[in-house]
Amino acid sequence: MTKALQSALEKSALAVFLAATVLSFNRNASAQTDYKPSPENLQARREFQDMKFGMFIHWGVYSVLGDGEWVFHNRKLKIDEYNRLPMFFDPEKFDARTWVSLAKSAGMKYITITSRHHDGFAMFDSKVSDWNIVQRTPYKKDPLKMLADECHRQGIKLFFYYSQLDWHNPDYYPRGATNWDNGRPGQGDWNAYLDTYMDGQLTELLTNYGPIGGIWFDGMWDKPNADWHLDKTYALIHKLQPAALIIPNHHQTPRPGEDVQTFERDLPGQNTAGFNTEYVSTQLPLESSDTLNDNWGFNIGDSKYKSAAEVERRLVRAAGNDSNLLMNIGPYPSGEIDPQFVTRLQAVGQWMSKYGESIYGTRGGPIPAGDWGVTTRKEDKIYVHVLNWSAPLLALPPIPNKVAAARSLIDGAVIEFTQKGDGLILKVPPAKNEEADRVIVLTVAR
Ligand code: H79
Repeated sequence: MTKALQSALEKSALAVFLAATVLSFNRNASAQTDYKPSPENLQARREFQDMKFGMFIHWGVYSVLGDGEWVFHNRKLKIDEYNRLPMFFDPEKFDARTWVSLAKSAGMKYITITSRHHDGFAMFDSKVSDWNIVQRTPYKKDPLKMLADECHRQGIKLFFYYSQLDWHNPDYYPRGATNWDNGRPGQGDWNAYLDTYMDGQLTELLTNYGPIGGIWFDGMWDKPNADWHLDKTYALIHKLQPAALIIPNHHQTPRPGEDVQTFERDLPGQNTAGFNTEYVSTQLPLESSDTLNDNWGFNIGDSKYKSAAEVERRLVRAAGNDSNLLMNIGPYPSGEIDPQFVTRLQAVGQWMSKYGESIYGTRGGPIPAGDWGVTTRKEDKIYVHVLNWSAPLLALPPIPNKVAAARSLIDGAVIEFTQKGDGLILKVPPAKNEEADRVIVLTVAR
């Protein structure tokens, strides 16, 4: 399908009908089929796109074992064994101000934190069950409350990651692809799990923490053909906080009721991870998530940190693909953040203080992304991000607008260019040592 056709289809009511027909084997397709995002929601989507850079945080009782957030499943632990973990989770060095300040100093505009991961353990004060940080750990406090208050103070948007998959609750039944025998009874009440447990916790998250950015769902892929009551849950979220965005990491084509399309460890449509969809929405804001080392949750054996320059290039590639970048860190169980994360994030922040103009508030530019680099645009500016090009001349496809001026972002130096019907040729300055990106700002006539 051509982009223009796809766009026209998506705009029409017909698209909803078609999507529902194509997906009719799956009852989830009925989720908020008549969903019309509220004006607050549409505004929140634009603000989301403007933010461009967020901090993902994976932190839970699994962090104690220093073996990633899947340790319960990977070691095939029994419920009784895993139940011991919260007794050792006492993050006395957790300081919300330090975390939020770190995100800020990295140039990040939002934080998405695990309110509960697949172990089902609520990292917040939940009345729905006692499987939570306040009732099961010596810490006894609600770090999400402290984080939410601090985010509001510092002007950072807070999103809650919420795992729909649950390895702990017996009512997550029948079980899904990641099932193992961990001692749960061979029966359970699926409807109660969704309508009482999950919607109950979501109500808490959307009621007790002030205005939040939205809910980042994960784990639906464990039972792709189950009825997840999505229509009910999505309607609940939009009712409690109309501006809150629903960001589902189900690796599928977006469904009605969803507000952002997110791509795990991937740029939109590239499916390098192997489990993402190649379909890219032309209507929804896009997001790409990745890890700063090789793990989501703290892993004591992981020292494969990406360099600051790599993170910067990922961020630029995401922006050029009209997408945000959500970059993950896994704090220690103590609440401290490894200095390896801190130094890199601060370096990225330094870089963003110089290059941010070409990223924040932009949308994907008019020239298709290539190995050489990407473009972003904002008002009468097109930012040409030269990421991988060693020759002095860069020939690009034609753009519809007349270029009035071209300057190097970093020093304002005038850039020579030739614009003809068959393309645009730029004389790019030589790359300086370890320069992640060379940005040429084109001022175009509108
Ligand atoms: O929270 C982080 C990870 O713990 C979680 N999502 C990120 C943000 C995650 N879990 N699994 N994955 C990421 C990889 C997905 C693997 C899958 Fe499958 C392959 C899902 C579907 C096919 C494994 C095999 C699970 C079901 C079948």
